[in-house]
Amino acid sequence: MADAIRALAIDGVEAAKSGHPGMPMGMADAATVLFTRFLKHDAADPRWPDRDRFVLSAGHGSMLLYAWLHLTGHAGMGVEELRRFRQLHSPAAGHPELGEHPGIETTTGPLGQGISTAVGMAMAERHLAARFGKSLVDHRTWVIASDGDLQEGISHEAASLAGHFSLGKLTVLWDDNHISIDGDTALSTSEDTLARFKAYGWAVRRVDGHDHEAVAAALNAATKSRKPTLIACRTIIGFSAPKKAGTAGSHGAPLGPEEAAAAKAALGWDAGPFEVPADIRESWEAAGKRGGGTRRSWLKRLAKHPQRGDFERAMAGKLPERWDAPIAEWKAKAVAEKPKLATRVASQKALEALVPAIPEMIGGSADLTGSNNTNVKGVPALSTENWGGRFVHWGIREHGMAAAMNGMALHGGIIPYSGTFLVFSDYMRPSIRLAALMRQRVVHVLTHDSIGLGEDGPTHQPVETLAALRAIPNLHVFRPADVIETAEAWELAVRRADGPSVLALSRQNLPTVRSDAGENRTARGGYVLAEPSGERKATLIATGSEIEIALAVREALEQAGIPTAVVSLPCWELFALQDPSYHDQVLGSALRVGIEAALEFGWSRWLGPDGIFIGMQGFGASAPASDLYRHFGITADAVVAAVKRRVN
Ligand SMILES: Cc1ncc(C[n+]2csc(CCOP(=O)(O)OP(=O)(O)O)c2C)c(N)n1
Ligand SMILES: [Mg+2]
Repeated sequence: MADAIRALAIDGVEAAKSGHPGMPMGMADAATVLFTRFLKHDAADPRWPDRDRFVLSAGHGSMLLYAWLHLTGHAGMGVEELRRFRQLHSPAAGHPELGEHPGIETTTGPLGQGISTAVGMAMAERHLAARFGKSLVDHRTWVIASDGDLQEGISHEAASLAGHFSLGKLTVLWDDNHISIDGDTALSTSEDTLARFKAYGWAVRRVDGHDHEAVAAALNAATKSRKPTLIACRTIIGFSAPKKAGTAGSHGAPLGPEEAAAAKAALGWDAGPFEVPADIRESWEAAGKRGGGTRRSWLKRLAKHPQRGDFERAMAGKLPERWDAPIAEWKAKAVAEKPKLATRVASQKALEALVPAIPEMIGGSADLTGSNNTNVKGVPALSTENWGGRFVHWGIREHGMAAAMNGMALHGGIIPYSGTFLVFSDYMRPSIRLAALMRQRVVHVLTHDSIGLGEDGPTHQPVETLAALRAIPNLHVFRPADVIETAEAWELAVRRADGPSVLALSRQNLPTVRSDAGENRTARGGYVLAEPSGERKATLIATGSEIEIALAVREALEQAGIPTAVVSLPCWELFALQDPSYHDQVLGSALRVGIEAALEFGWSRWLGPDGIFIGMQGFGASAPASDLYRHFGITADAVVAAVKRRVN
């Protein structure tokens, strides 16, 4: 059965003329033991909610995953799909991609992301088991990880979290083949990896990865462990290829016809390309049905379960009825009272309305809870003592946090949101990018969003960060101006089921600029916040904390006889989706002036070639915020002068 995986991996890569045969050939034995004897799965319904999750963290070995899906009889991964490995519109893409086939749990490929995502899946399982009980939620998370996965820093953060949270139902099979692209891993690694994981609080084992019974014994022990388990499977990359086995040569290129034939001969495999002998196919198909009975009994339990409705709703990603009533109430109150609040505090107020109404929301912060304002009073921490808790103290592990949040969202039943400083989103960018690619509902609260944070200085002051986030496709970047826009951004982020959102929020207090809270105006991404008194001579376009400046500029210009509009542009991505006629109506044909305490990069999109941009030119500095705004020329006076030079 393992040789069937090897043969298909060889054939797939030969047909594509590219790909990675070595890893599937090396891990075929261990994977076969996992798939046929341990993984709780039913090929008839690969999305069954209480299935075990399997994550191929070493995504380059994707043929291993496709071969398993194919051999176990999953619909949508027939021999035609395997023949089209790595071709346009094939579900068998170069690396596993979420959405290409229902049996693919997550996109993997950037090493380290898969194992870290799996940590979040295992956390989600614990939390939902506490919420709905073991009769509905009781499954394991299995990972195959490579040397590269364990070298990447993100996996160190995630493994530390897994140890801290004693994720006993998480098991990682490490493809300990001593080979990476450059050659022997000894070129770059000399640590004792098992000792490292042991120190994190993991159970660790070492086995011959080609010895089925040894692997089975280790997996069996893992199922009994109260700690997460790392099993170092000593394997030979490219196993059975006479010349390339054990070498980096089998990692990422076709074996070539001769070596491929020789490898199959060494296995005694005489079936043609993509062919699998009937008896082996039958055994695999039986393995694909192993979980059928378990799934059917689970369905019966679900049918009678008192929380059935809530469970199905949460897993489907649907929000509870009337989830938005408390936040509507809060907006009405805020519009009446017009508080002067930092948008990070406005965000906390929004969360106070949302979190009690939406049990799926699980918050957190990378050790900046008091600064990010992401917790809600009375919401307990999620911990080994209280899995039902809804706030995660992620520690100072931004990257691990963002990946684990992806895993929570992918697991289903959870809407994760986090907090850190905007500038540190760079530490989680690869995971944010994957959330966007995978269309997952993950929300990041990113506070301290400009030089407005003041004295902490340029290391903490984002200048290029907004542009960098706006460059990620399918990510909604909100930079709300006041308490109302912040509540609106939160509504949109929570409602958005097909992608991640980030909220860039101020440290400093900001006035309430909106006098209406009925319609969610942030939903169109941008809108005219203040109309000109006569025919428009200038349009000031700003976001977040610079709206206050724009409104002051408008006052001065109006007094000088220059009718001026102020456009609030809290979400560029949503604005871009509007009709061109709406763009014209909002942005107008008068002089356009962009104001944002960040770099200009990207602003020409809204300002056109003739617009003026007032913002940062480079890094910030350490000083009180008001001094910095003056020093860098982001003031109402500077904008007024710039406009007057161009108008009249
Ligand atoms: C973050 C990241 N950096 C680099 C790569 C490119 N890459 C793909 S596989 C690999 C390392 C291969 O070694 P290993 O992880 O041990 O896999 P094996 O060759 O044993 O299958 C690298 C550097 C990547 N996929 N992700
Ligand atoms: Mg390796």
